[in-house]
Amino acid sequence: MFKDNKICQMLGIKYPVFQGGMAWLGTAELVAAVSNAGGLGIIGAGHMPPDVLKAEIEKTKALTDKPFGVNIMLMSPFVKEVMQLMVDEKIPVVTTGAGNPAEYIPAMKANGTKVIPVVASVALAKRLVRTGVDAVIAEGTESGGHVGELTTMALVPQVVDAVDVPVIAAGGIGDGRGIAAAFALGAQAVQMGTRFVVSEECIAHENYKSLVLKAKDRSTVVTGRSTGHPSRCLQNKLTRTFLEREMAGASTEELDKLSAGTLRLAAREGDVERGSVMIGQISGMMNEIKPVADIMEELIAGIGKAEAAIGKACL
Ligand code: TUI
Repeated sequence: MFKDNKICQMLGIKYPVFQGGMAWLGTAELVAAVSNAGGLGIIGAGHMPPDVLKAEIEKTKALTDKPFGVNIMLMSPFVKEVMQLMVDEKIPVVTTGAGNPAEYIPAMKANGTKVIPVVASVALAKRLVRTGVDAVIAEGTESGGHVGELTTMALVPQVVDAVDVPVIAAGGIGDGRGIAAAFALGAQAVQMGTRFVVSEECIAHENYKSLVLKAKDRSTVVTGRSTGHPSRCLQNKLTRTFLEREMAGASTEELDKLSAGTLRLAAREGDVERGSVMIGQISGMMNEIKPVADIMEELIAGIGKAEAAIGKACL
């Protein structure tokens, strides 16, 4: 299986499954577990200063000898230093999110790093492919955290048609059916965040995981559309306050202040009322915490079941 898969070949991984690089959640424990299970674990650098990220990389290397990646959040105040760290550490795979990474690409390419940006539009995908990126992650608005406007269903095939590099589909994918659907749209791989948050290895606070397990299909909302930083999270006291202030025309400054530090508060301290519980729309389907190895096995088995369902529907 996946012998000829372009992403598996390019990155030397067994299964074409990336774990989304989630800030405060995608730490060495989860990353190593996903890579050891045959996927690509990705450290979520978020707002980490370079020395903290370096320690996380060392910890990951101690837990796995398989390939893993680092996700750089382009809104980080440390983005320049962290990009330099990627070069110094010769990180094999770097994904980027929440912006345009064009200026950093030449240095990483020259170093042999595979650069795989997240895109939320065809225009950015085309522009970045011209700068030499190795693949793109087309992420739909079903995702958790920072989101674009288009759905995965609409975005993925349009990006596939527009570029000549492999496409990884992300947003709203939570099981084998979702993976099969992504392949049907022309993607070569998938990236999943939500499914791996409710794993035993994810260090998210138990309150965070419990709330995700309780989520229904309509439990998430998008805050911050007016600030240019739209973010999908579970509805709670914070989102109610935020949306109320946003509707009342509060300034970007006030709103940014309201959300500062709230992801850490929910993910690490377990304050899931005042903190930001970033998670995707597929959280409504999550009902069990499992070890990553079991999740991966189930995902791969689920692709075959979905294929059979396609066959049956077409009889
Ligand atoms: O980046 C993400 N997900 C995120 S970022 C984030 S922010 C954060 N907050 C607190 C602590 C740490 C981190 C939370 N979740 N996903 C990738 C993604 N990128 N989704 C959408 C985009 C995107 C959107 C517009 C990428 C590029 C883009 O265009 C920018 C341009 O300049 O054209």
